[in-house]
This record gives sequence, C-alpha cells and structure tokens, in this order.
Amino acid sequence: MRFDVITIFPEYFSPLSASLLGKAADKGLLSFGVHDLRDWAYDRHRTVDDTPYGGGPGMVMKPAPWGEALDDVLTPESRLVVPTPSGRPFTQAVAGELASAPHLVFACGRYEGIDSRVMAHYRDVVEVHELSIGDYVLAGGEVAVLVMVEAVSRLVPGVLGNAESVSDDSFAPGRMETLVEGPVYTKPPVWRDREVPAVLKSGHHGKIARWRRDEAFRRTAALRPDLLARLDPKALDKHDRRLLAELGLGDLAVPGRHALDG
Ligand code: JB8
Repeated sequence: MRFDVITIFPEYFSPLSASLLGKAADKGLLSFGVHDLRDWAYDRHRTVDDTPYGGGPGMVMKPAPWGEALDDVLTPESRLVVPTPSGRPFTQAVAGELASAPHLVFACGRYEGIDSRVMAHYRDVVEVHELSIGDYVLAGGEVAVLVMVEAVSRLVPGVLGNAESVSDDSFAPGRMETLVEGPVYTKPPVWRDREVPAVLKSGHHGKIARWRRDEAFRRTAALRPDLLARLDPKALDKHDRRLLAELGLGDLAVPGRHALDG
C-alpha cells in the first residue's frame, strides 16, 4: 500500500521511517512519499497562504499550490484524506475502509485551513475523506495524519507480526467499538505488595476468558458508557446480562432499547 503526504512541514514525518512502519516499508508492504507543498508554489517567496475573504483572524491556504500538487500526486485509484476538526470522526471502522485502498494521499492543512474550492474540485475527481481524529484543535493536520497512517498501516496484512495480529474475533475487547480492554499483567507475580489476580495464574482458560470479559464490561461501563450503549443485545449471554444488571445497566441488555434512551 502506498501513502503520499503533502505538507509544509515534511520534517514532521520522520517517525514514518521508525519502528513498525519503517520495518513494513523495508519489507515492501508499505511505501511512503512525503512532499513539500512549497515545491508547487512558484513565486519568489514560495507563498502558500493569503488573507481570508470576508475578513477575520489568521490566514487561509491558497488554492493554486494545492491544485498543482494534487494534480501531480493523485491517480484515479487514490483516495484523498484531509484532516480537519470539522470532519467526520476517524474511527477503527474508517481505518479498516481506508486499509483496503491501494493509495492514500494526505493533505495537511495549516493556518485556518485550505481554500474550500480545493476539496469542492477534488470531490469531482477522487473519493475525498475529510476526517477529524477528535474534538480538540491542533495547529495543523500533520499529527492527525501520523495517527491515521499508523492506525491504517497496522491493518495491512503482514505489517503486524503473528504475535501481535489484529484480532478477528467479532466480540473481542480490542476489536474496538465494542468493549475496552481489561487490565493486563506480566511478571513478577507481586510488585510493591500488589498481586496479579489469582484467576490469571489458575491455568483455567474458561474462567480466565470470563474474568477478562467481566473486567472489560466493568471498565467500559465506567469509562465508555457510549460504547456499551451501542452493543448488540444478541451478543450478550446470561452471565453478561447478570453482570450488566449488577452494574445498574440491565436495560442495555434488553432488545429494543435504544442507546442512551432515558
Ligand atoms: C489547520 O485539529 B485538527 C486539525 C487542525 C487544523 C488543520 C487540520 C486538522 C489545519 N488546523 O484535526
């Protein structure tokens, strides 16, 4: 899979040659291109911004350099990904969709964003995804692109090793958008008077799976009630329903209830 990034800060993307992504690139599973938008700005100062029509604070990215750059980097098979705080939420499901594309081109905005005619034009040319990684405001799209590239890359077959494979269990915690993960432990069995839960050392695989699932439900109820509200009641067994009732969330287990009703 090929990734191209267009930015005025190419130095932000040195993490792409490190760690997991760098190894996958060495193996030929992924390839990365990072391009300086100013290479497509042809005035003496290689200007990429200008004042906003209608007035107001800050600057807006000029359409011409973006048009020249995107005409060069896009192919008919590309999907264009544009981080913006006003985008659709970037979720694990979106990462999965993007991982099936052969070529992603990322356009990093800065200042108050890119002249809106640019995406209006490219929507007529390729599939455009304007995406937000969360409800906070960054100084530009670069960090959001690093987040998205990592989330998408680890879904490409072969990028993760066998030991760390993407879970394909439809209800496993860690699949995301279902339950959050329970607590994890490694050696030693006692650390600063804190013991590893006995069940995890019991060797009883059925009890361990049940305990982990219960812990995932408890944590999800406490930290991400929005995820629990979206669970399919058909995916719950009798034990799950009893636990949810104990947590005061028994109504979630009733078919026909709606997320966050009442
Ligand atoms: C200028 O918070 B963000 C984000 C913020 C931005 C731009 C892109 C993304 C461009 N500010 O996701």
